[in-house]
Amino acid sequence: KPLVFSGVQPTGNLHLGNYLGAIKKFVALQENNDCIYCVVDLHALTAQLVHEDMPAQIRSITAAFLAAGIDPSKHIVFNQSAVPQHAELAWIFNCVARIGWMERMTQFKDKSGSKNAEQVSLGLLAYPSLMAADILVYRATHVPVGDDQKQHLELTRDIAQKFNIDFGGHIRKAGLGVDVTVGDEPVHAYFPMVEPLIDGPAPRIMSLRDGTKKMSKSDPSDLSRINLMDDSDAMSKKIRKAKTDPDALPSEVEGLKGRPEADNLVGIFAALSDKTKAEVLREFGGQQFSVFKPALVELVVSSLAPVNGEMRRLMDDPGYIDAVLRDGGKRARVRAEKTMKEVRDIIGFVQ
Ligand code: AQP
Repeated sequence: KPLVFSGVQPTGNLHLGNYLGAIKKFVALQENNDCIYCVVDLHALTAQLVHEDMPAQIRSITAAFLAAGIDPSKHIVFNQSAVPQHAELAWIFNCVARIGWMERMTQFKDKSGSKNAEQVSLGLLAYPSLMAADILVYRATHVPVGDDQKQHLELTRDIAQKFNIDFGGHIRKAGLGVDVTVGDEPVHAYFPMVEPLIDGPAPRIMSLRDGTKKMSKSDPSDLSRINLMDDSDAMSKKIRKAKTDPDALPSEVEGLKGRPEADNLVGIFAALSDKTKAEVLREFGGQQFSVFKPALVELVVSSLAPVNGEMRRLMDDPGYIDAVLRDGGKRARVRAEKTMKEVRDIIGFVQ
């Protein structure tokens, strides 16, 4: 079975973007894949070092995974810091990757933005290297993420490729890896080339206040996002207040061009109802937002209310959540250590 890995940071409330870009896909992929889903707590330190509510945040992301329908007995659910092999491989990747590769990442540019180098953690720059380690320490091949993570996954491929080329002779000598061709060059590869799973009608959910900005936990306006923990009144209010233009919905997808807010709301409707945007427009084309928005409210509330309710129930039982994480951590460590033993051999560390 293909091996799927993905993670979510325990930094603030989960929103509809996290749900559609990541968690809903995680659930669907369980059927035909071997899945490892991680609460990436080490990543949470990159933008802000001290979190007063770190344990609650870790438990709440875990509760969201379980509430959405991830089965921790068939797959692995754990928190990153429980498997120190992630950080070990990340160090090696820090030495494989080049500083220039990291500095070109748009997430780094956005998050370091106006700050000077004295105010930005080295971890924020090295974030994609840890992300590559998260995935490759299991030699996972498929990674469901939102469109905002596409660039980081390209970097993961670059890191894997450079490791495979730099250590090609060592990989062969250790009796590991497989022969592949990269471009025209034959390479003896240890790490696979990961495939991002970004498809779907709404790979990047945009802010409800500005259709050109992604929906984000760190947007100061709570009206910009639907939180998984919002009650139905709050969800309804935010959708009713969502920015739109004055025109009716078009009947063809092409008509959404240049209308980012309309495009976003139609995309959300399509993703939540497992339809294409064309199918949604077949139903609502020619209608005003005064008709479409109430239908969207009903869909959002009926899709998220069960997850929301189950999350609240699970959050009342932290003992159960911690047991799931401990068990997942144990199983993840066994797999990660198998890779790290081989990686140490490839590099030539005496063990
Ligand atoms: N707007 C989005 N649309 C689609 N997918 C999204 N994801 C995040 N925002 C959107 C996906 O959610 C997964 C988990 O994200 P994360 O917790 O690792 O952190 P993030 O991407 O930094 O989340 P935010 O909300 O955008 O936080 P800030 O405000 O800190 O930047 C990932 O698969 C991501 O693609």
